Amino acid sequence: MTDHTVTPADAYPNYPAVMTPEQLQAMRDHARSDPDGFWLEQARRVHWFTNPTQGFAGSFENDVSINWFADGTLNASVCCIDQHLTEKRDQIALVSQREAEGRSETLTYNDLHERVCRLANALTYLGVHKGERVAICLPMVSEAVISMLACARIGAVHVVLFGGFSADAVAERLVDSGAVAVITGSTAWRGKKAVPYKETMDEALRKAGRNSCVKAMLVVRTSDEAVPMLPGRDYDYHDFVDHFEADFIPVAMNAEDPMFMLYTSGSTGKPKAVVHATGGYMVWAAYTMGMVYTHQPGDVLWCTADVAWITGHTSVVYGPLANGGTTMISDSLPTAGRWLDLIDTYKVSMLFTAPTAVRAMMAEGDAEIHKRDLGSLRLLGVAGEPISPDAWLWYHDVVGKKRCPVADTWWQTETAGVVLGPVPGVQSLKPGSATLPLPGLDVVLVNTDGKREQGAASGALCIARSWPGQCRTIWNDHTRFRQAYFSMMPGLYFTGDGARRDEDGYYWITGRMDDVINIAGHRLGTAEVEDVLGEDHRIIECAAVGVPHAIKGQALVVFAIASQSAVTEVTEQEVSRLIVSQIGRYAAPDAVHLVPDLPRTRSGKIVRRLLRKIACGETETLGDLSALSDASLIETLSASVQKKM
Ligand code: 6R9
Repeated sequence: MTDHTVTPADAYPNYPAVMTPEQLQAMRDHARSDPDGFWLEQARRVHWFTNPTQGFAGSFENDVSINWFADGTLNASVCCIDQHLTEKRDQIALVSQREAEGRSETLTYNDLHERVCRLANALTYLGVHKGERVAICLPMVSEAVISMLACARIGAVHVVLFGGFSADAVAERLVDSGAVAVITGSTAWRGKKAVPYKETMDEALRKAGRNSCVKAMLVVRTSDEAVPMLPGRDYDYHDFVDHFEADFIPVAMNAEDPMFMLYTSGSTGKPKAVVHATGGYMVWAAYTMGMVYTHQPGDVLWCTADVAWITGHTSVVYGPLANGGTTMISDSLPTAGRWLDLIDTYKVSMLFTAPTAVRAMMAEGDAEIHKRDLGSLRLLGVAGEPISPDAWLWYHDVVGKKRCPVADTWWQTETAGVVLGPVPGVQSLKPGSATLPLPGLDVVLVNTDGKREQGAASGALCIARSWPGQCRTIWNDHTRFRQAYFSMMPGLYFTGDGARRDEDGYYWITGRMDDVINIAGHRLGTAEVEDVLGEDHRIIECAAVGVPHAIKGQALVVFAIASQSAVTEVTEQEVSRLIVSQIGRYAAPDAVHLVPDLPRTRSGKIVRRLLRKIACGETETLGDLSALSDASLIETLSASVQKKM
């Protein structure tokens, strides 16, 4: 497939035309000539208590400070609920499909208002104040969405944690964030797998001990089994919350007050929480999701992301609700048959998912798809990892029956919303390309000399000017924020990704340039894995690498050297278990190789490039090995890998 495959915007005659190509160009021009004016105009997409008159203030230089709409005040739950109550009181805001319980729940905007207010009152009663952190660790149930909005209503900063984290990973994040309350669930089912939310949380709190500030835990029961509760700390969510009043006056937040933080992986081992500010984030969620989804009356959006990822925040909760849409959540697994049934049952018009789910459905073949109507679909989307032109075309031709544009959107936890992505029906598409920057984003490619490239070129993907949804800092570590994003290319925000720009200005992401890998859309720092093993005294040294995987995109492979005294004791299964117990199930390696040594340069640096090749069995193309301190090692490592292939 070449860059020249183009799906023109007018290939979708029934697609709602939200603007003309000329109007889109006018937006780009306006954003370029008067950025503050442009963003202040976009800020009107959400309701403010005090309208902002200031756009951006700050700089990417020196200490790096980012400040948007400084004199505005608002409340994010008002932007998502109250703003729509007059016109959309009885419209469905949230559909929650619970595969595990065989039922679904629908909440109108009015219901959502009531439920959020009750929880806001309950949290206030429990002593949670503005600015304090609340950890949310829940499966895909209505209460996950309600909890985020209730935190926003009282001005608390939510920290949503992934259910796949191990107790150690949860404990570390509870302590780092200083969370004062936790909202979690009983055991939930994901397919045939039990996810023990409460048990993990209890263990995490035990591990955190006195370092935790958690005073209260609300537990949503998602199954009938008995849940051990600690009196004075644990409360059954519904028994407790449902008695509170269904109204709560929202707390006025300054635009720059933190709204939420989210842990993500970087190139060092320690987890980092990026912090997002209320005003900029809400404007950005409304703008990016408004541009890409182009919500229409009657639309049902199903974004399959877990709420614990940024996609879950922006594409499931804040973006659709700020635009007054209907958002659907589900705990079903991505099998073609089941997902397609849900699309027909709930008349889903916009499906957003990760390329890994597209590949999984594709691997099942087309038969299930041809049995379904899927006539409700009008837009398909992906985010999270590269999608190959083949998978893109399959999604477009088979699932979308060539009627629905595919929006490949590139973004990050740090960018909070779409940076590269199409305005569907207005822009032409190229399979495998995340297309163009949305208006207002100054995306640049920087070459190895640190110079900005013009025209068709490849380089490090950077953003030259701040955007409202940019994360403001790393929690408790502004120095790390500066170093992680602004030191590689001084004066620019460096995304960590590489990209190519073609002659039409379309971007093609080439992958991470740092040691972050992407397993089925989950970001994982190889240093996180290496740190975990480094703490076990029986392992002298190790290296974790990402290798291509047909469904997951990338898979983790670990090479480890056991100490002489432990060489007969440490097993590959144990190394794998250690990683899962410290980080989580999603980090389970596909292969562990216990090896006598690792390939190094003469100065002692581990040559990961070689390990990646060896792990894939590509020993024919190892290249020049003359810089290695011990080239004979390669054969030993290759033999170990071959044995398991
Ligand atoms: C939204 C999200 C961010 C990293 C990012 C990049 C990769 C995201 C992509 C993509 C190719 C796309 N990524 N979208 N790569 N094409 N459309 O995924 O956030 O979890 O922070 O991951 O994911 O490498 O830097 P996050």
